[in-house]
Amino acid sequence: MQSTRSGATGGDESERTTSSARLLAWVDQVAALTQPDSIVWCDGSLAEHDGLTRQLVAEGKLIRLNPEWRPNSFLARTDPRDVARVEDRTFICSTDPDDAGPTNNWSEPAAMRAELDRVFEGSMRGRTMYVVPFSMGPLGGSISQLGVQLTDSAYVVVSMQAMTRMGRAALELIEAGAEWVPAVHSVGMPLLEHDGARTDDVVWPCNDTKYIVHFPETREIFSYGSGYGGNSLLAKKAFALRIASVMARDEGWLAEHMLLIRITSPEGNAYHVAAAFPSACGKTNLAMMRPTLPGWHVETIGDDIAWLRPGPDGRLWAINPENGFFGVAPGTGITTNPTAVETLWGNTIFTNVALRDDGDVWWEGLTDTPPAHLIDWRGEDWTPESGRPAAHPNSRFTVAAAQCPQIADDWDAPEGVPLDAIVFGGRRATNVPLVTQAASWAQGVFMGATIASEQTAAAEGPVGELRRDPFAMLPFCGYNMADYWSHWLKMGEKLGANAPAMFRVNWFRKDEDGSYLWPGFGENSRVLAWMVARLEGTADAMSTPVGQVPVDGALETDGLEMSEHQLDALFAVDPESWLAECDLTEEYFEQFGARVPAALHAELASLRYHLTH
Ligand code: TSX
Ligand code: MN
Repeated sequence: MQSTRSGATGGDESERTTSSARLLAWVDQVAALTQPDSIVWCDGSLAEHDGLTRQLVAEGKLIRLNPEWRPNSFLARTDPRDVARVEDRTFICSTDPDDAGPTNNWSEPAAMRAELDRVFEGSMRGRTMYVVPFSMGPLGGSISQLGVQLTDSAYVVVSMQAMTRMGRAALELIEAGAEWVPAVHSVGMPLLEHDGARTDDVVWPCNDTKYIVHFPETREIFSYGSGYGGNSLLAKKAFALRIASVMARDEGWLAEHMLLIRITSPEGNAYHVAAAFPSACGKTNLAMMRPTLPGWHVETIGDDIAWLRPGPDGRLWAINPENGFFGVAPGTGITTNPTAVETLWGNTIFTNVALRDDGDVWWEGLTDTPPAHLIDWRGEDWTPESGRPAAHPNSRFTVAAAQCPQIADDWDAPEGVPLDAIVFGGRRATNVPLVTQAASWAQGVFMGATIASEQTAAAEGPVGELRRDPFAMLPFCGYNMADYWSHWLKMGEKLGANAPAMFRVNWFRKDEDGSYLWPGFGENSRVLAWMVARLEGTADAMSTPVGQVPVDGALETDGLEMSEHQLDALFAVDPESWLAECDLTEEYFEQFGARVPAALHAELASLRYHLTH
């Protein structure tokens, strides 16, 4: 299959190929296997976006929203069996299973390659294969990386336009000789049978068999059977976290599941903070937070992924490698996250949210009162009496980051921003104080390695059960989690005195009655302000066995209606329950055997000592 054209529909139909021999050979090889009808080289232009969205609307795969309320915006409804990432179908295919580790699914590389050859054979018959070159991070930036995704989904192409720097400029860097990561994606529903009979397409093609496969040693990605963004936008979790974490281990940097913000004090001092939280902790809300403390400002740089690399000055520099937000819609509302709501004014692809009668969208939590009638995410009539959610709990918005009203001016600076603090968080009703500072890098790594969250939805396991999610990287680390901890420790040694400060936060502590002790949201600026004061050396901290907490009066609580008792409860450290947690941590570490770095065993021993002395 040599015939290639650029411009998806209606645009420039001229032949297009590439001077990159490796790219051309790979495209030909994948086309020979998957047998698409045609190949389109994507250029990332507005015309291409227009042509593809028009085509998707004509095919019934996107619904154009009322442009009066939501210009150039669309709704996609997935197959109900294709609504989330498939962790049990996600594989790390290293040569040695111990390099994938006990928290990843492993499959022997040659056997997996044979299986992929089997499922991808003819998988694009009757469809178009799009060649999607992209940059993660600003084009040509010192921390950026390139990739190319092949996909038979036009929905993926238009989503990649929002989520990455996609198109001609990325291809030109590849043609100039830059390294790039190949990623192959098929929804797994060919439109031509082997006997040549044509089958009708469906609104959301996918396959019951799914594979999300990574070869960390050769830095390759394959995704089969799903069109859902978390499985199909391979630049994001598959590349920017799983493959990039391996590249980072080998090259001395960090690929992290972290938001990235700049916080500026009333005096005008600016600091950069990266923060890792498990899902359902409001990461995007913190990334777009509006401080309640007068004179403080937060600017958004990223809401999901940060790449951190030591710079020429010896400090840690950070970029958001993404170009957009692929955020959970439910719970994103005018009170919880007005900035996100404003970001979504137009040019947004919504997936599995509800459709209003006036052609706009709605989801649980957008407004306090639901509309009287909706079409739900499955396309069925819905009223507030229906007794089921109108939007799928994992419904999403896909939008360019540049549309965020508080995006930092220099959010796409090629060299990134110098990092001042790293924050770890989790959803904990008990035990974990509102904020603690690590006294050392090793204690900070221990805090990251022991992140846990209580489950909020029955789908994730027993509600209230502690789910461990070290560095919020459990499903995203492309190698052995214990080796990843060692890599973090090594990075700390390298950074020395230039290392960012480390903190742990918990917005979710509850009192005996089950009420949240901390107001959260914009009031979290009080916690950030204490961190800044620690960086500036103007606030004191008090040692506890679990880290350093603010001394009395150091955390600004003026204007909060909090009693002394509530404040004490927010910071209480109960040795007995912490010792029980230490036992769980020891058990958790045991599964990694001898690969657990000695420094983490030492941190655990030190914690137990301080809890009992
Ligand atoms: O995102 C959240 N943040 C971070 C905001 C910057 N959420 C939502 C989590 C679900 C995705 C929070 N929920 C936060 C928080 O800080 N805190 C809480 C818990 C909470 C919920 C409601 C209230 C107080 C705390 N108060 C009232 O509803 C009035
Ligand atoms: Mn995420």
